[in-house]
Amino acid sequence: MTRIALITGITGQDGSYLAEYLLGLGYQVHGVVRRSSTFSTERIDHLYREPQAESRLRLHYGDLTDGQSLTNLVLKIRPDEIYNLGAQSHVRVSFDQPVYTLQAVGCGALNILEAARLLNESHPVRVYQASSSEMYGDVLQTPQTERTPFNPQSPYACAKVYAFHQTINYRRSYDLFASNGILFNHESERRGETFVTRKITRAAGRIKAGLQEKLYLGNLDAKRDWGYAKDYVKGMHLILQHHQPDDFVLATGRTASVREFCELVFKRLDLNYEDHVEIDPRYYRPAEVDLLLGEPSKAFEELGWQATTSLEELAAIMTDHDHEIAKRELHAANFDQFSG
Ligand code: NAP
Ligand code: G4F
Repeated sequence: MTRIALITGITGQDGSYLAEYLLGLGYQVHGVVRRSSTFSTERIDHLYREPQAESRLRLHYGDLTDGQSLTNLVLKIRPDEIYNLGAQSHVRVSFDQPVYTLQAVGCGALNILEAARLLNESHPVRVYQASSSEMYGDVLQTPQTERTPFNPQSPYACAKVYAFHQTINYRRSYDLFASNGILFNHESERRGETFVTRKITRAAGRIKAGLQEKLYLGNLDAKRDWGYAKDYVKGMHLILQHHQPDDFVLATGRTASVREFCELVFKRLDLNYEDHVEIDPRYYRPAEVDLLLGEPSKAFEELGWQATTSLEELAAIMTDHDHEIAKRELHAANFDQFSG
């Protein structure tokens, strides 16, 4: 029997890699897509060019804040696995849009759990909730494990804490297979361009190509446990294949500062980051998370999962990818000059 998965947030970084991975495993994949005035499917368009995958990928309009339509969709598709990856996922933006962030992240997760609870009455379903290391906030213990208490520092983190506890509540109250992946930062060449790693690799590529001179950043001293998104979606899948629902930290076990990431990226392009990076206080946050460092041994021991991409490899993948984009931008700009 073909397994059926439903992914919210399929147009995002993780959703696109997870869809790719599950299609490769033979799943039928359904994705929830928000209606927008322009196409938002750039990260998954290539999947439609693969004939085998096309027939097993279906997209549906929906929104995490619209519980009734989510329930209708879940009862119609009858998925075996639901991956709730949809979110207003930008921490800085959550300070500007705290209520919407709670609606999409907190109530959105509750809407998914309710839909799953109803389906579970007639068809067994497993739910993955995209929880976040951001929940540790002003950390009370280092490294952070599944037992470290949360101390959230942003509207986004507060909403994720709510979703985390509701996931456990539905597991205990309704015997629903509902699990949390507490994922530390994971990046890629598909990372949104306003997250710091991608902002750095995009700018460094453009600086190398002569298309810009400066990169404006906020706090360079913040430390994160950065891994590669492709490794992490495999962990999400393993979490739902476990013999029982549970909560797992996925991390690399190494932390580095934003400054160190800048150094790695600029050095790869034979540049010195200090010549180009300037501080703009507009990128500071009302409250900062200074240090995240995950302890992923439970995932290794119980799931056999571990991060396989080093920080140096991650920086190289992203830098080379974005340098190529910058070279194409330069080429297009030169072509315009000649043809104009
Ligand atoms: P992302 O690239 O920002 O993608 C977010 C996805 O959610 C997009 O597909 C977006 O759709 C969708 N979305 C936003 N609001 C929605 C709504 N109201 N209804 C339905 N869909 C909505 O995020 P990501 O990096 O892939 O992260 C995936 C999940 O993991 C998120 O829940 C995030 O909070 C969590 N997480 C991420 C990390 C990380 O380091 N990446 C770490 C821990 C946890 P549009 O394309 O239309 O905007
Ligand atoms: O790349 P960031 O925006 O990621 P952040 O805040 O850690 O959140 C990401 O990871 C979480 C997991 O822990 C996810 F749950 C969440 O959805 C998201 O994917 O910022 C990383 C650090 C911060 O300390 C920030 O203050 O970089 C610092 N930073 C310095 N200058 C900057 C900038 N961040 C951004 N976005 N832009 C800057 O110019």
